[in-house]
Amino acid sequence: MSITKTVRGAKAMMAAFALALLSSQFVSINVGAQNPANANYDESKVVSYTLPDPLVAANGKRVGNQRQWRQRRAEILRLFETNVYGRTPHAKPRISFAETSRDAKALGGIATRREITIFLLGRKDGPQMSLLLYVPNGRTKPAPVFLGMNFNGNQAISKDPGITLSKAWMRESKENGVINNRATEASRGAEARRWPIEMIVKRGYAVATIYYGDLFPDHANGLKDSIIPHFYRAGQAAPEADEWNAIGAWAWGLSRAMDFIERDKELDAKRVAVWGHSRLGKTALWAGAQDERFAMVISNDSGEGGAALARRNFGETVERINTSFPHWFCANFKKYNTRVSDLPVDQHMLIALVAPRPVYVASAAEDLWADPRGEFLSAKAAEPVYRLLGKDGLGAAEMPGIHQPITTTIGYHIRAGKHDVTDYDWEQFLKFADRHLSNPR
Ligand code: GTR
Repeated sequence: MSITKTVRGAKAMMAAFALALLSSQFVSINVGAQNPANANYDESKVVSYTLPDPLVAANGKRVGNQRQWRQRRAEILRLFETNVYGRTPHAKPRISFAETSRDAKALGGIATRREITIFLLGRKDGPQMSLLLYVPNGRTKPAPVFLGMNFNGNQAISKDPGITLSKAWMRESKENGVINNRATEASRGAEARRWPIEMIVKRGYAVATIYYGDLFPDHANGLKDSIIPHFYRAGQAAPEADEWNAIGAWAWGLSRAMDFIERDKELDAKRVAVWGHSRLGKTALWAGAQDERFAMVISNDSGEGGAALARRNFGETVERINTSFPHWFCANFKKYNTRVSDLPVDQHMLIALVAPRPVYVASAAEDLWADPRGEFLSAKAAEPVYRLLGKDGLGAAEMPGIHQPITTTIGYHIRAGKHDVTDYDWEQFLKFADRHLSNPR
């Protein structure tokens, strides 16, 4: 070997070493960050995969009718519990509640604003969550509802000074008015742009929301302050590998809100759309999958662990999400970090659990981390279940272009822009609800 070659080789080796060092540094710096540079955003690098068939039971038999689907549905639900989100306690406590405020002239008189404290175990000295409602005035019938969780406390969804400031733990954020992990006056309206309450109310829908941190503070050590320990068996100190975690707790909270809605005369429990953005979109899907009282489910930019197919290595991956957010999914899910193809489910089966109820999946073109195409393909792959149940599925063979919403029983759109909830998204959700929720079931 000539000297030049050796030098060149050594140089190349050093460069490779420096690069490796740099990238390993990068990885450690980016733990928990949203967009690690090593994520795949190249469609040609998506490995080929085979999705589990929602219509083939574990015993290999084809599911050919509604009765068989009910059995298969229970099986799929169990697979998601065991391997992804964890099992929620099956015994449902009977909630009790108290209306703590009411203003019949909210939003310039178009709505009644109500605040309800829900005692989750029925006891006033037990854990509680705070439900905020805007119910349209001048109705002749109970109002259909958009129910969703918020990220920054109920006061963050509107500047309305009548909303009680949340006292719960919140992620520190000067921008959102959260100081020393508590909401301040400056937090009012921090996420209002994602909640066009007037627009929703004017269309005849009530808005219902809960702060997700009331159920599980969203950080790696949030478990001890969550609802979960209240359900430990005698001597239990931590959830089992197949038991619930944050997403399970949040979804459980949505079902407790539904318990309240069922008992309230102003709201129509048969017409409740459960919706959520991002991690709360994952939560809405999981809530809607488990709790068939929800008449409609809307996932906005829910991505990995939500609407997006887990098997597609595009944007966020199973390993990534379990590393950044170890408290979201059950411990068993981590077993699939590096062998996603062994998962007995994929996310199209989560969407299929909503069938035959309408489900809407919304993506954003610049939200590659959430894998818009993976969200579409997942919605599409849920279709055979909808068809088996006599519904129309998703009215497009190919992914539609930007701003071409599909409003069949499985709805879908991709809009321009970033990871967020915009008025454009809401306009589509409202049209979808007008179309599919107008008649009580
Ligand atoms: C990200 C996470 C996503 C999504 C998002 C959010 O950091 O990687 O899965 O859930 O947070 O909830 O805003």
